[in-house]
Amino acid sequence: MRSTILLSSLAAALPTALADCSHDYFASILPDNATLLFVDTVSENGTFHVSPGNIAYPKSPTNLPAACALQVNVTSSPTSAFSFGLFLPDTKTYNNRILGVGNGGFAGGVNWLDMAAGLHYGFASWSTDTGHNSTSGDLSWALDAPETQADWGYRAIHGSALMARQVAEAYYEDEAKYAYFSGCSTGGRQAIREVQLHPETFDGVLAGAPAWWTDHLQLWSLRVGILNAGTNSSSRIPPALFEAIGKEVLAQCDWQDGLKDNIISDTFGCRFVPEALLCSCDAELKNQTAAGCLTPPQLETLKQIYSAWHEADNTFVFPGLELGSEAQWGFLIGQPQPSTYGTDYAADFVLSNPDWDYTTFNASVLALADQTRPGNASATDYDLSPFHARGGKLMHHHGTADGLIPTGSSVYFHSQVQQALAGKNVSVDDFYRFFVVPGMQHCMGTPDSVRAPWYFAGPNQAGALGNGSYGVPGFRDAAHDELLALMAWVEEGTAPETLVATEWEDEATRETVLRQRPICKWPMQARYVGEGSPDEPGNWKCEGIHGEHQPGATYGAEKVLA
Ligand SMILES: *[C@@H]1O[C@H](CO)[C@@H](O)[C@H](O)[C@H]1NC(C)=O
Ligand SMILES: *[C@@H]1O[C@H](CO)[C@@H](O)[C@H](O)[C@H]1NC(C)=O
Ligand SMILES: *[C@@H]1O[C@H](CO)[C@@H](O)[C@H](O)[C@H]1NC(C)=O
Ligand SMILES: *[C@@H]1O[C@H](CO)[C@@H](O)[C@H](O)[C@H]1NC(C)=O
Ligand SMILES: *[C@@H]1O[C@H](CO)[C@@H](O)[C@H](O)[C@H]1NC(C)=O
Ligand SMILES: *[C@@H]1O[C@H](CO)[C@@H](O)[C@H](O)[C@H]1NC(C)=O
Ligand SMILES: *[C@@H]1O[C@H](CO)[C@@H](O)[C@H](O)[C@H]1NC(C)=O
Ligand SMILES: *[C@@H]1O[C@H](CO)[C@@H](O)[C@H](O)[C@H]1NC(C)=O
Ligand SMILES: *[C@@H]1O[C@H](CO)[C@@H](O)[C@H](O)[C@H]1NC(C)=O
Ligand SMILES: *[C@@H]1O[C@H](CO)[C@@H](O)[C@H](O)[C@H]1NC(C)=O
Ligand SMILES: [Ca+2]
Repeated sequence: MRSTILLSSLAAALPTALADCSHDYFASILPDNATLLFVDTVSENGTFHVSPGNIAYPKSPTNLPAACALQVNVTSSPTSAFSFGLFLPDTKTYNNRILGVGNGGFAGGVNWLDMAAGLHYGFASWSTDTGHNSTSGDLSWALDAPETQADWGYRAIHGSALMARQVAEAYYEDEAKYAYFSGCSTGGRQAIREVQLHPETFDGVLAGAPAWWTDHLQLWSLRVGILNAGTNSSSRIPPALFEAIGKEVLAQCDWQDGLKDNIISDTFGCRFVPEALLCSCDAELKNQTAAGCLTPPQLETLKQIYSAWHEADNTFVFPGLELGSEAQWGFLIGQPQPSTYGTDYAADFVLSNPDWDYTTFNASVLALADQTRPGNASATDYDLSPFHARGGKLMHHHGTADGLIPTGSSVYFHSQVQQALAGKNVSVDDFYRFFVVPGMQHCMGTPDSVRAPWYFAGPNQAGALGNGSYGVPGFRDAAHDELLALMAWVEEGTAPETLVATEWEDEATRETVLRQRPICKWPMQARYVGEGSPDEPGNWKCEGIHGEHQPGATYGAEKVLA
């Protein structure tokens, strides 16, 4: 007898289902709009071999707990489908909770590596391919494909979250106690978008460096790319000079937070004088790379890069890149052409014109994107009170050295939520906390010259460490591990005031801790207490308030699109 997971009293109907990791079992419980792609078992300490066809996430996770692995294909419209992968831990290690993990950029593939980190905690862990097959920077799938755009925008996350939970509950014959989601970048957007559209789905979400304002973010990346494009323009800053710019920013901003330690604890409060970078004599101009200096037209470009984008009527469009993010500028502004994140977003999502010439970019493209909202992806519904009402918790973080998504965009989102909830008798602090991470790059990592503590088991982070690591090795507690902190908030009501971030001497072996430091709940910043080692978290307090040059800062006159 065929039964589906949508029938009630399913557990009773399938008494032999427990830990039945077989094709027949899963095929028998899926609803009509879903088909099973494969089932596999992973033995203890084993490897899950990712199919080479998964070009977005080809890396196979190793050192896994025993689990059942499967992938399900779901029809989402007459012309579209998405799939999701699911790791179901052994019944002995299952923690009765579900964890979804997010994607990056425009990647279309199941993110088995990040699912693996969740599996280690005992979660039934899932990830969706978001409805297409591509690497992160390939956006061609979106051309004239509104249904596939909608899968990417919100539908695949929602459908996968519901169906993965139903499959897990059937498999274990037990209701899951809690459902979580952890994502960074596009994954951070996925977290927030689901909270906005379907507040019931998740009890708690982690949103790292969210790419939440899709239309504005992608067109900003086009704009900033154009600012520094070409190979022969006198205003172009060659990538070889980014390091010198970063050094000057560090020299000026590091000590302004009260401690010279190579880490800018308050980039928003730094008074930066870019003119210090001007070449001072002919000899310097003859070899700018050696001198590490800029010409006046290059200085104007630099000011634009750090400045917020406003449009002609002075409406705010998007913040600029943050001081201290220079080491990660190569991707967006180091190439002769803007990245495909900008050019192909405009061409494939907004204009439906693959032959569009990006040098003709003007404000009408932004206006059209605002009007059509491709894929309904932009997470601009700032009233999160329904999520608050259902008891949901949101932890949001963003690194200040992020060279892909401006930190200021997260500050802006937080302030928009505060404004939307004003007068609604909802305290934002009760359910939504935002953490700025000094010196962390996009989702993870820190420049070699900075070595800021950045690791707290946030979304994507364990996968980056590799070797089957998960959580914070040596510090498996809610004070150091963001996912455990979220669980403590959701399940025990212990709200996270700070999170201790860790940096090891050698990230590959993680044997010796280099430094740990608290990261503080916005708008607080960590301040060194003045004695003891600055590498010990106990010698820091969350007591300063971040400065506020962002968003909306303007260095010099702004260029406005025609
Ligand atoms: C898996 O690895 C752990 C830690 O190295 C070890 O204790 C355990 O015996 C291993 N299990 C199997 C089945 O090899
Ligand atoms: C994704 O597309 C590539 C070609 O770009 C192909 O080699 C691969 O098999 C496809 N993967 C899936 C899962 O369809
Ligand atoms: C998933 O289902 C759709 C139909 O909704 C089908 O076109 C597609 O080929 C299926 N994908 C795979 C990998 O079987
Ligand atoms: C799949 O079908 C089930 C049962 O009809 C429905 O609840 C679910 O929303 C469908 N999923 C998608 C993505 O359409
Ligand atoms: C680059 O610009 C200079 C001065 O503006 C000009 O003389 C030269 O021909 C240009 N080179 C190319 C390849 O366009
Ligand atoms: C400029 O200086 C750099 C770094 O010192 C050196 O590698 C390069 O060869 C110099 N270029 C010229 C044209 O002298
Ligand atoms: C602005 O861009 C749009 C879309 O590419 C184009 O149709 C329009 O002609 C442009 N307007 C101007 C004034 O260049
Ligand atoms: C897009 O999202 C909004 C909420 O932001 C919702 O009201 C609307 O129905 C959605 N549109 C589609 C086509 O899903
Ligand atoms: C405001 O919320 C509190 C609980 O958070 C509740 O006790 C109080 O009745 C609410 N006031 C109004 C006017 O709704
Ligand atoms: C895995 O561990 C080995 C030995 O400790 C180390 O050399 C290697 O760099 C690690 N790999 C990653 C990706 O961390
Ligand atoms: Ca400092």
